[in-house]
Amino acid sequence: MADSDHVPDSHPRAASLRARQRLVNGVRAGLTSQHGLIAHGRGEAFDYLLGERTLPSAEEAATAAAGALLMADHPVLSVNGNVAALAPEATMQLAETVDAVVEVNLFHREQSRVAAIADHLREHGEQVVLGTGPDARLPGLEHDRALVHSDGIYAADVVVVPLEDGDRAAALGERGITRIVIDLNPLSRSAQEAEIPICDNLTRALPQINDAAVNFLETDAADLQHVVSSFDPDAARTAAEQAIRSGNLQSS
Ligand code: PTJ
Repeated sequence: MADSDHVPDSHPRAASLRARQRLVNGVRAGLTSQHGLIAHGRGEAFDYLLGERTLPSAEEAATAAAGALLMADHPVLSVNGNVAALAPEATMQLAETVDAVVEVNLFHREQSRVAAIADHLREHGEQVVLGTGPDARLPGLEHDRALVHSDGIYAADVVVVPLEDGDRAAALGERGITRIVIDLNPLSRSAQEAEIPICDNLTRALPQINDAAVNFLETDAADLQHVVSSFDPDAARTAAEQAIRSGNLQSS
């Protein structure tokens, strides 16, 4: 970070400014797409309306996500340029806890960016990181998010997809994959598609899923199944939408 990029602790928006700086640094380091800055701005607006806090419904979603990941045969965490800049540690920590494969999957795909993200993630953890040599395609998609690894997303039964495109979320659903979507906008097509929508900032949601998974490590399969099947995705989406629309930030 350049000296001019320093954010003083006393600034009332210090956390938000630091997140922006991580993304700007991500662009400079060849991890994040310039389009990612715009996408982040959209997310910031929703987060502001949510009071920049995790709703109880998002906490329930993160708990259900932890259960689904622990029960999965082949869980995969999909990573793009924003996730790599904002939460590489949390991504690799979650992958380790639930024993998931990590796969770099980009909308604005450039081989150099995929490789930079994969290297960056490997600096933060030991789990397998795929993405540089996709050998399969998700049917029905004409853009590069279709490019996947046959031993990664293509073979997955549960996928975590932060900042996803709605049509790929649909394509994953057609393969019978359980989709855990992290998106601050409950109305986004991917949040609408998800079996487990987490309407929260990915910087809060990923550690929260991890904490829930750590708590579940000794829990038996029947109890995990109960946690997952009692989660109501429509109720979670509605709670987030109502919180945003009402502006009654502390009561929802
Ligand atoms: O790295 P690439 O090439 O794969 O590109 C990634 C971006 C993010 C550019 C691409 O996926 C994209 O264009 O995303 P969208 O369609 O703009 O969607 C962004 C969604 O993520 C919006 O619904 C935002 O509200 C939401 N969002 C943005 N930042 C966050 C977020 N949700 C959770 N946490 C965030 N930090």
